[in-house]
Parts: sequence; structure tokens; C-alpha cells
Amino acid sequence: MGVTKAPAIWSVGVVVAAFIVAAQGSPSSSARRPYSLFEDDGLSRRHGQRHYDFVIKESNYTRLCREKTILTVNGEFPGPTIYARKGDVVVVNVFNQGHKNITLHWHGVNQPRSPWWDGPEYITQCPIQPGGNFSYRIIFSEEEGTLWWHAHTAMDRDTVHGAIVIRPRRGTTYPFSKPHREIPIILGEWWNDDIGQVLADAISTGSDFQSSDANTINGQPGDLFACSGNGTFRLPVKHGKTYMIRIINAALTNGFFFAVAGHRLTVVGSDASYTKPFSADHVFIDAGQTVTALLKARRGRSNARHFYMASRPLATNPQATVDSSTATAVLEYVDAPAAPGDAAHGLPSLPAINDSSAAAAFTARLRSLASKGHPADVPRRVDEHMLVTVEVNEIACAPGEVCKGPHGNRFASSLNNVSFEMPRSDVLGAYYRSAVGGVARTDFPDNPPSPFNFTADDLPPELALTARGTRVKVLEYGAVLEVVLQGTTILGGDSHPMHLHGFSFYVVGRGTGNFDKRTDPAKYNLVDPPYQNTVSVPKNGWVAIRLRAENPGVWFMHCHFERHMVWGMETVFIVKNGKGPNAKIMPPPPNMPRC
Ligand SMILES: *[C@@H]1O[C@H](CO)[C@@H](O)[C@H](O)[C@H]1NC(C)=O
Ligand SMILES: *[C@@H]1O[C@H](CO)[C@@H](O)[C@H](O)[C@H]1NC(C)=O
Ligand SMILES: *[C@@H]1O[C@H](CO)[C@@H](O)[C@H](O)[C@H]1NC(C)=O
Ligand SMILES: *[C@@H]1O[C@H](CO)[C@@H](O)[C@H](O)[C@H]1NC(C)=O
Ligand SMILES: *[C@@H]1O[C@H](CO)[C@@H](O)[C@H](O)[C@H]1NC(C)=O
Ligand SMILES: *[C@@H]1O[C@H](CO)[C@@H](O)[C@H](O)[C@H]1NC(C)=O
Ligand SMILES: *[C@@H]1O[C@H](CO)[C@@H](O)[C@H](O)[C@H]1NC(C)=O
Ligand SMILES: [Cu+2]
Repeated sequence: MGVTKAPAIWSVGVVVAAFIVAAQGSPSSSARRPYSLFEDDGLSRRHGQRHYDFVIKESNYTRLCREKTILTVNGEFPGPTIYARKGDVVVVNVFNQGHKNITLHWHGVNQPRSPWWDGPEYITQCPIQPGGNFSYRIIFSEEEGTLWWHAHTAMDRDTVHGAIVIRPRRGTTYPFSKPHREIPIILGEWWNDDIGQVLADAISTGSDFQSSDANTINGQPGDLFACSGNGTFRLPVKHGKTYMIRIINAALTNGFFFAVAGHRLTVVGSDASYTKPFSADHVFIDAGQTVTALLKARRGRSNARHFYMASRPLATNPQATVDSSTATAVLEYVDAPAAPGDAAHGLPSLPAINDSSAAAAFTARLRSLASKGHPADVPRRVDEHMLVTVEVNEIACAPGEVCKGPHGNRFASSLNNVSFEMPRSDVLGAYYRSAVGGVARTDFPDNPPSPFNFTADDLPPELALTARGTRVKVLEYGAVLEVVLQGTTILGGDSHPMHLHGFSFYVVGRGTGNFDKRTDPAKYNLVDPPYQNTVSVPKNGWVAIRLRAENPGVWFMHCHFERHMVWGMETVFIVKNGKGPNAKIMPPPPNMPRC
């Protein structure tokens, strides 16, 4: 591995020794991923902290009959699973032995008062350059359930990602019977071409991104694809046992439907929060989200040994290039008689690729555990209202340039018509030094600058134009914020998984067409709304979220479709310090990477 020494770790009075996690064998081409990689790795704890060493390095993998060099953590794809209990602090020592700048993000972890370890490049830190290292502290507070980690530089999260499993505090248990086993199911995508090249090609002409070549389950397309059958992810189960599947959508461009043939799933959680259990034939999971579900292994009368699991995208914009393929994995009853030639059962039935109503119907069933007698802690009084349009746009082609986006322009995207431009050094560092003006303007608009009929059928083409800017929104500590994210029909419209760092939020309302501030708030669910970190804004519809700005720091909000983010569909919330030491940002660790 080459790494024998951990970097200095920012912690008071704790002596931290290096702890090397050996890469679990070398990633041979299509080798079947051993099931044991999904088990708790038994890492020791020191002073209540767990440590992982993540070596960023290139590694060759074969998929779809071709070998390709990808960026990995410890040579593993998908990367290692992080195990924690609610309230733990986990230290991840990252060593960049790749050839690109990198940062890692702990998706859905609030990192209370500690934005320094949140990860998005040029928002909370400068990237870790090749040869460099940085130790992240993942500070788990209220989260319990399924989350994940991923690179937050360029499009590197394509292959640099893994699951985070957060179990109940020691001595407490799940709000349901303890499952026999817990298995991450990571939905992703695979490109035959180098992902850096895919990005560079799109940027050079302003065109749409090339679509992926396969969808994947735990890194494998499954046996509907050429040269892929040997690697297909197989989950061994025994009749009568209950399995907790922790489904993560790590894809760059797709929301997914997911189902298991011959089995229903009982959904029990979404992001890092439990939901009221409900039974479903299939789940819908947008990019960035997680769904935790229980699967009771019951073969039924068929006595079959194999059942397919499958994921297929939801594609809401017919113009966008999406990979519509179906990825598969196999549920294998290890206690069933091995029948010769026992091919996997048929594919599970999944909604059509354009069935947004099926996605909306699933999403509407997500309810937190609260009840009328014990309502969720949803803020009732709102201090700051924002209405934010979520748009895919165009930016005029510069003279002399050849652009291959819509109307001969470049593709762009925006929030409230601000197409976010990445600064060249981190917003957090500048803000901490009281110099935020050097990197950003603090005038992100609370409302669309010029209102229009957001979801009209025929919008004038000029409305598609937008302009770049690094504009952020500043909030007072403790303010209650309501953001209505409003989809638009500009360039046809699409759904958008909007992710906020530093917070989970209550999704209090959702609807089609234009949000109506006079009538829609009366229909909000303030009793048992889901508590999430990524919300699916429906195509040509809206969602309303509420949160208390009680986490001081600099927090990114962005679409989790990577191309939309690259085009500018994001902004930053700065939450100011409050009164008292527990309402202030922690000081930065001494080893922050520099720009
Ligand atoms: C980590 O980086 C620091 C500089 O920030 C360097 O002094 C140290 O040697 C590095 N540690 C390792 C193990 O590479
Ligand atoms: C990985 O692939 C690259 C190019 O595809 C090749 O040059 C290199 O030798 C390969 N490395 C290994 C260890 O096979
Ligand atoms: C799959 O595995 C079998 C048996 O190990 C081997 O003969 C075959 O070549 C493999 N196929 C592919 C496409 O890797
Ligand atoms: C989905 O596609 C089918 C076939 O192309 C079409 O008949 C149907 O109207 C579409 N549904 C929606 C909701 O767009
Ligand atoms: C907005 O556009 C929709 C769809 O074309 C239309 O039904 C609605 O009447 C329009 N609203 C207004 C206020 O013009
Ligand atoms: C967005 O900004 C661009 C550039 O300033 C402008 O041309 C366009 O009309 C604006 N669109 C809206 C909906 O405000
Ligand atoms: C890597 O990060 C450094 C520091 O921010 C920056 O100067 C450099 O341009 C980055 N490299 C690339 C290829 O983006
Ligand atoms: Cu988007």
C-alpha cells in the first residue's frame, strides 16, 4: 500500500495511531465481489473514534468487455463501506496517490459546526492535490440509517464512492426487528470512456454530456450486458430470514426504479431518517438519495434458487441523453436445491422509463415516524421565505466559438437565473477570514428576478438565457428557512434531485405546476413529513422544504445530476454564528489543503 504513517489529526488530547486498512485483494477484472466485503470490517475504535485510511489511486477494471483505468479508493470499486453508530466520530485519512485533485464528501452528514470536513471543492476547502493528504472527521449527530460518501471534484464521484451505514447507538435498537443482515445496494453508472474526458468534451462545445454505457448495481451492469454475467452482484439469502437492503443512488445522471422479482420491499427509511414502514413492489430513488428497506426472503411456491433484482432509470426529459438500460443483480437462495440450468427468475416488473407518476406516487408515501400525538419537530413560523426556480438554460456562444448546445449556444443551468460560477479558492476560508467579498457576492436572490409563468407550455426562447455569477445567501443563526424549489418548462423541463449540505430538512409540500403562495401552504404536511437531505423536484412542479439554520458554516446546495451541477445549478448558504460557544464554527484544522 505504501502508506505507513497517518497524517496529523486535528483532535484535542487524543493520540491517534495510524491504522491501515489493507485493500481487500487486488481488483481483478470481472472477479465476483466477495460477499465479505459488505460485512462490518471490524475496525478497532480508539477513544470512541474509528479510523479508515483511504488511498486515492488508479486501478484497472474490466466492464462491458473492455479494460479501463478508473480512480478508486484503496483499489476498490465501489469503495469501502464506512460503519458507524449514531453519535460517533469517524476519522478518514485520505492520501491522494492519483493524478488529479480530489476531495471527499460525507453525503447527508450534517457536520455540526464543522464545515471544514464537508468536502465540496472551492466551497469548504481547496482540493487535496496529487501527493497530498488530508484527514476528515465525520461527525455523526442525529443521522441514523443509510448515507454514502463520494468525491466532490469534477465528475470523479463516478467511481469514487461508497456506503455509510449508521446503526443505532449502542444499547438501543432499530424501530423494527433486527434484520439478519444488512447489505448496501449501490445503484450507479458505467462509462466506457474516461469520465474526465466525458466532462472535457461536454465543456469544450457546450453540448449535452455523452450518456453512460450501462447502469450498474454494486459496480456491475449484470448479465443482460455483454461480458458481464461473471461479475453480477449476488446476494446470498436464506428462506425465512429478513435482510435490510440499504439502497443508494450514486449515479451521475439517473433517478432509478428498483425492484426484486417475486418479493415486496418494506421501506423503513429514507436518507438518514426512519420512515413509517410501508410495503412496495418497487422503490423510486433519485440521484443522491438513499432508501432503506427490509426484504423478507420467501421463495414462495416456485422453489427457485435465483431471483433478479433490477434498476431502471426514470427519464423525464425526452431531449436529454440518458442511458435507459436495465441493470441486474441476483438474489440467491443458498438453501434451495441447485437446479441445473436454473436461470434467474424473470425480471421484476418496473414502471416505464417515462412514468413520473409512479415516482411521485412512491415519494408521496414517505412519512416520518411522527404522528398527530407526537408530531415531528417541524418549524411552524418561518423567518425567511425563498422561491427558487430550478432551470436548465443556455449561455450565449462566445464570438468565434463553436457551440453544440441548444440554439447554437452552450448548455447552462441556474437557480433563480444565477448560473453558479465556482470560485478559485474556497468560500469557507474566505468567509472565516471575513473576506467573503473576495470570492462571492452575498446577494443571491430570494425570488426569481423576473417572474414568468414557470410551467407554461410555450415560453419564449429568450427566457432560456442565463448569466454566470458566484452569488450566495446569508442566513442568521437559528432563522427558520422555507425554500420552495420551482421547476420550469424552460428547454422542456426535467426533474432535479436537489441536495443541501449541512442539514436535513422537512419536505412539507409538493405539487405540479406553479407554486401558489396563497393556497398551497394550507396543504403542507407539518405532522409527519419526510426528513431528507436530497429532494426530488418534480418535472414542471415544485417542492417546499423547511429547516432551522442552526448549523453555522458554509453549505453547498446543488442538483445531484452531475451535468446540471457542472452547468451551474447550485448556490451556497452561509449560516452566521449565533451567540455562545456552541453556536459558532469550530476553528479550522491546521492541515487544510491550500489553493
Ligand atoms: C501529509 O501531508 C503533510 C503536509 O500537509 C506532510 O507533512 C506529511 O508528511 C503527509 N503525510 C503522509 C503520510 O504522506
Ligand atoms: C492499466 O491500463 C493501462 C491502459 O489501459 C495500461 O497502460 C496499464 O498497463 C494497465 N495497468 C495494469 C496494472 O494492468
Ligand atoms: C466466465 O467464467 C468462466 C468460468 O470461470 C470462464 O470460462 C469464462 O471465460 C468467463 N467469461 C467471461 C466473459 O469472463
Ligand atoms: C411514455 O412513453 C409512451 C411510449 O413512448 C407513451 O405512450 C406515453 O404517453 C408516455 N407517457 C408519459 C407520461 O409521457
Ligand atoms: C401558465 O401556463 C399554464 C400551462 O400552459 C396555463 O395552463 C396557465 O393558465 C398559465 N397561467 C397563467 C397565469 O398564465
Ligand atoms: C436571466 O438572465 C439573462 C441574462 O441576464 C436574461 O437574458 C434573461 O432574460 C433572464 N431570465 C429570466 C427568466 O429572468
Ligand atoms: C488543483 O488544485 C489547485 C489548487 O486549487 C489548482 O491550482 C489547480 O489548478 C488544480 N488542478 C486542476 C487540474 O484543476
Ligand atoms: Cu438537475
